[in-house]
Amino acid sequence: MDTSATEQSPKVTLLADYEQPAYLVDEALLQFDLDSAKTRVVSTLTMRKNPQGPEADCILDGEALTLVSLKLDGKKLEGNQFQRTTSQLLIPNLPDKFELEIITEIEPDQNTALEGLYYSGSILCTQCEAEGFRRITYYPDRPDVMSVFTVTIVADREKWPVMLSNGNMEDQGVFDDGRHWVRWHDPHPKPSYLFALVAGDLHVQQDSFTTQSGREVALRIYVDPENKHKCDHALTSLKQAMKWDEDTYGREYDLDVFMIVAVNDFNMGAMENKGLNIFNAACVLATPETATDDDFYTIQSIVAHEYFHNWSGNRVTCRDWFQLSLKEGFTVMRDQSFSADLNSAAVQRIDDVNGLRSMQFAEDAGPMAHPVRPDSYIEISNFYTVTIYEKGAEVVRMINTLVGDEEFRKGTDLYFDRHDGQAVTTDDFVKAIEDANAVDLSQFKRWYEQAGTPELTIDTNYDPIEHRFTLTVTQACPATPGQATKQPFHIPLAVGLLDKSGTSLDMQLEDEAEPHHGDTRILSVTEASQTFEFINVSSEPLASVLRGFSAPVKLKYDLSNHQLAFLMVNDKDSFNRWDAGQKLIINILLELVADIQQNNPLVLSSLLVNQFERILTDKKLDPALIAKMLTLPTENYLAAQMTTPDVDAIHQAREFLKRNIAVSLKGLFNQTYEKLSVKKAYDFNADDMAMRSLKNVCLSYLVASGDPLQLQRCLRQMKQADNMTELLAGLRLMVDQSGLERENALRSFYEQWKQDRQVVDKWLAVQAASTLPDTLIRVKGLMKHEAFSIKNPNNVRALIGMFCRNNPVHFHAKDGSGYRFLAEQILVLDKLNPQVAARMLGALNSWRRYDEQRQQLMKQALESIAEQQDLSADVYEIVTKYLAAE
Ligand code: B3K
Ligand code: ZN
Repeated sequence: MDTSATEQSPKVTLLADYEQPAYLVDEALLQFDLDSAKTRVVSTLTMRKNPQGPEADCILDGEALTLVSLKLDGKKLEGNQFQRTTSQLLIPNLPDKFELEIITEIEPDQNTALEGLYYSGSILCTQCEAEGFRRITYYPDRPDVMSVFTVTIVADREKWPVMLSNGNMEDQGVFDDGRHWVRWHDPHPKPSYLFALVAGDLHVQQDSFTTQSGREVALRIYVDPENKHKCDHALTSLKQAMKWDEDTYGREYDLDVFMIVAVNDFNMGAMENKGLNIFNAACVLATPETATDDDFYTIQSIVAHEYFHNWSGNRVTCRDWFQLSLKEGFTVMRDQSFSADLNSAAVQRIDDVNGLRSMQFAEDAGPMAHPVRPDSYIEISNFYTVTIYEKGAEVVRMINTLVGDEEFRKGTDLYFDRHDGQAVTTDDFVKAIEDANAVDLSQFKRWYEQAGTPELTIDTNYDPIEHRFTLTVTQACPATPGQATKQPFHIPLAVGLLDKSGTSLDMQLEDEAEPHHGDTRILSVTEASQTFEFINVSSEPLASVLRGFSAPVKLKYDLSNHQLAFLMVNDKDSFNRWDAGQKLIINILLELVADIQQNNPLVLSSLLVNQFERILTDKKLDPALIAKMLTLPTENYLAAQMTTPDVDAIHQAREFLKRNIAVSLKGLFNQTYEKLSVKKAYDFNADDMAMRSLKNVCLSYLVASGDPLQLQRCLRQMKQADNMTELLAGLRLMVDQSGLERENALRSFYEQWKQDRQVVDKWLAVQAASTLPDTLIRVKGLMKHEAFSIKNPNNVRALIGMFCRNNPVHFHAKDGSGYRFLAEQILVLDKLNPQVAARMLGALNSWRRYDEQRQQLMKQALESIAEQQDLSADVYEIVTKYLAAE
């Protein structure tokens, strides 16, 4: 019976409905016959009834498959012996143990969704997480079914000389007809989402790594031959990650070979398939000439992230997709601490928190807010979010903070030992930490269950007679969809007390015999309102709270601009120094916004200029930190601080402040820029990166000063640069200046780099972010340029994504043109690639926060999408949640 024609409305999956699988797969033998248009897949599954599972029929998932034949224990099954829908194959009346042979055909060249098996240029590759494997063959495509895979690939030898899959290569051979074959075996049981296959004419860059127990592992990066000079940085990063995971978590690699393949068409950054990571080319390929410091940095962390998944994700995987943060939160936390160890820890923390506050806080305050462990979804692809990843990482980091470093390591050792080869839950993770250390994290687990960003209010009082300092912490968490009220969270609050000279004071709580020496201590906040009494405090202190951003919360702590300015230069905690500076700048900018709205004259804050001068001349401060401290918050972040964002006033206020700081401190910016302009070959290391970032910040102020000569300096930097960091910094500044020089700079940049996709994406992105008035027209023009294809996710993100997310003035244009543009593109994209389409919708996440007129326009854009027939589940889920009543 074939019911594939029946229409399905998007189904909601609930955590509460979880059931163990009815059948398990012990072994999966897959044979792929690759052909240009059609690929034949023969899957032989050794299956058995799950003794712990429910009494139910065997259901295999499958989408967009042509079923050629089905055999049970060698006998062909007729059409009346199974049932088929558009997404499942149901086989009733099965014995306890059996073998299924399923032959299907798929059409990778028709696959524009980039899920399952697809072409990226001439490379055939796969993406199976979360539910892509069902587009390759019928299978119980859920992470709690773990099987041992053996994969044979047969294909034309000329066209596909390289054929890869997971695990170790076992055997290979050639046929007389010009085809060849290879067999890969992965001894580690894995869920289908970690399956991978790659075939193409690829160059391989090799290296090796000797593990702590002395095993030699071959490292291979496969790339299009034209990119063979771009692999070194990724290989170095991989070796650093392998070593770090041994040293820090005691985790060793477990196969003879570790492979990375770079492809141009990829829906996200990279994928941790067992032994065969597949990467978006932009997240792996780099040379100093083509990649910026930020690219080098990101590549190092993504290579590490995917590598770390080998343990946190692959050896121990997720029971179901509600547990996604089990692997993603933990692995992000691991890659963040890797990057902190290898580079500047302070800068790493600032960047992580900046990202969290600007993206995750917005998500947590919007219509898609969900807990780190969600309890329902329509389309799981929509839940690869900043909440699952970045907030999930903060949650694991807080566990580490609460129990301590050694204790945390004991806990992760127990977790990996106890659950090796299993598919488990976030509860299992927490339980392992608890059991290893005899701690109680039951209240802490609310961080996994409750959505929304808690708000902490801090009140302090000093009694000069009793020498007592009182710190009262009150917590509240706003309602989120489906969660009207919240229970108090268990929050680690890192605090320090400073006296008037900026010296740290000892901290002794009322019931303690001894004072706590040292700059910072962790208070454990568990109540809705809680008071901490510090005794023997000799003089009135200023409390520096939430040091290192010890919890993902919003802080309401009324400090005057002078107190912020004091912390900005005196705090012992680098993160809080930066944060105090940002809060001071935000206060000043919001006052300027109010002045603009009331037509008051704008005045520059001399307090801020003085502090900037002190920072810029502080010889002891890391230049990377100076650069961060002198960087003004983004317009988007400022918008998030206002009840009703005023995009134009924010832009104007920020420009005013920047220009006036630049004019006041021009000499100093000039001097610092010149001092940092030492000719030196590019090297990727924390010190050199710090110098380049400060140099570029100085240049951006110099250009902002409005002095036309500074544009010449910008052009000179572009001309002299031997690396993309300095070249792109120059180009970014040029694109906001109308005139011939701008057009020439853009033209010659493109001419020089048009063969290089990674660089061309930067060229698209800088133009999309331009503040010049005709930017949308230009973006539309660029969509017709030879450099752009709507089928390529990197192009889409660089041009459309950049315009909609990082060009607030034009995206939020009062006439609604930005919103209409986005809606049109989403409808086109949804037919091609639903995941990318759904991602683009994120630009409208905060639509209800804007003024009445803009809200109406954004609503119209959302409705124009919602009213389309045949929307993908991806876009359907987001658009309906955005439009749902508040
Ligand atoms: N696990 C993948 C993400 C898969 C996304 C699927 N829509 C990459 C990562 O987080 O490492
Ligand atoms: Zn990941």
